[in-house]
Amino acid sequence: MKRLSLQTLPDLAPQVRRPAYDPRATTTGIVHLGVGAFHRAHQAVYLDDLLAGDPQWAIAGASLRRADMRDALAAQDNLFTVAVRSGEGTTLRVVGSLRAIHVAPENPEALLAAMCDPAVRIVSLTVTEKGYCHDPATGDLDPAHPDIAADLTRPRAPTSSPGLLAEALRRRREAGIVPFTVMPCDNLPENGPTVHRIVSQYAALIDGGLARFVENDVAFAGTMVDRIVPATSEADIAEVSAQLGAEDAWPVMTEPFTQWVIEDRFPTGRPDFASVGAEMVADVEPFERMKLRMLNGSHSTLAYLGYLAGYETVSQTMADAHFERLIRGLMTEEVMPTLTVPGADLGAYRDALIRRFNNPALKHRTWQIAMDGSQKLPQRLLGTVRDRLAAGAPVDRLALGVAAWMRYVTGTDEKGTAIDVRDPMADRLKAIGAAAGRDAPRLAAAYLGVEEIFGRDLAEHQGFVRPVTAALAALLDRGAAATVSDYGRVAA
Ligand code: CS2
Repeated sequence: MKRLSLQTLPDLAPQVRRPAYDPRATTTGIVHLGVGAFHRAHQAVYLDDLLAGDPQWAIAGASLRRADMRDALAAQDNLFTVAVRSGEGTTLRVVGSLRAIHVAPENPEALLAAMCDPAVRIVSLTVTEKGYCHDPATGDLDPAHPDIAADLTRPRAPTSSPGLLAEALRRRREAGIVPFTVMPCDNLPENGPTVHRIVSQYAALIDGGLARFVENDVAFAGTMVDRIVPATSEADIAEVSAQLGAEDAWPVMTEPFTQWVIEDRFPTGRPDFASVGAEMVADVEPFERMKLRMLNGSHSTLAYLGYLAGYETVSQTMADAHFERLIRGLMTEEVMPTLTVPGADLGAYRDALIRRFNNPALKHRTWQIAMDGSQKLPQRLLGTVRDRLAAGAPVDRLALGVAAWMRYVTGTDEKGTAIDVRDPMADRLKAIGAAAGRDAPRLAAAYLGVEEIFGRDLAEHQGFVRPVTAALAALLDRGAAATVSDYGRVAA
């Protein structure tokens, strides 16, 4: 079978949508750090629509760790397929907005040169929560993070995202080139101000003048991004290639839904994002909070409980009526009362999320969402917990989600089999579990003592400690399936 490429575009199966422009005739206006599946199924698609009318906003991507994405896409002119899956079938679209991929550890100079191109007005990021090298509970840079410590020894050749942003901004300033706008697209709370603070704090460790410049003269545009994009499997690659009529080494799989809310702060220029469906707002925070608490909070709860109950995917978990009832109750009773979002119909938003989680064509593994919980819990569940506690309101279902995370990170499932826990704190979390044993009050107290996740307040608040301990006891004694059916009954 022929490989997907600019040359073979005309030979693809007729129903496949292709770029409505010549990718060779575009120029780069955006550098994107972290060209993973999410970026390719989200931002790159919006830009693919945009390039048809305005060719100056193609993307130069960068991988901050591995070369595998560059290697896979280089042989296909950086074209790739976005496969949209639902109960009605799969539709394919080839995207042409990604024009290059740099691999930071191989050649940081080439990436920095791209970031310093005067035509580049935006540097966007999807580097996952842990890619910002910060303390998840406080949102401040972690100066002891190994990547930050390494960059501080050679700040002119950095590899971390704060290090790359600061060095590129320093070089632009030195050369008299206007700064780019930084546009973080990760699921962090207040991602604009948070990343602004992290990069300023990093710069302050190098040079006070640079720190003041980052603080005062560089714009950070916060965003809320939403599209469910499970990791691509070998079976997906074979299926997409067959349907495409050409071999694509790394397509991305996603759902029909997509949303992008962007804070309109681009003093040095931006494309007309609104013309391709993004929502431009003055303040993105209420939208971010809604999405993190409703979607991602439910997702993490489903991931830990679903995994422990033996379900492989989110849609399998949701097919269990007790789980669906729990998640509906979580959103309605415990999350929605904490939200005020201008113009949003929260009930309709919740119902749409439940439909999306039920999409049977999307094989979104509970194990994948369970990754990096130490970086995710604060913004997904714990902010909601704090607001509820302050209002004197119960947090039982939120506490069950947190207890399921604790049960999961002990590293052994309900059958006694090891869990492959992926988390920057995995070793420490496992050791905490081993030391505390299966006594629920001890185990809960030990995990609640991890200050980088829970801060200091939650470990001392009986309104939280009590329901977490009760939920953990139920999970240890009766298992996840039985526990969820009990909580589901309460919700009904
Ligand atoms: C998921 C998200 O993996 C995860 O933690 O909760 O990637 C989720 O699918 C996206 O945020 C949806 O927009």
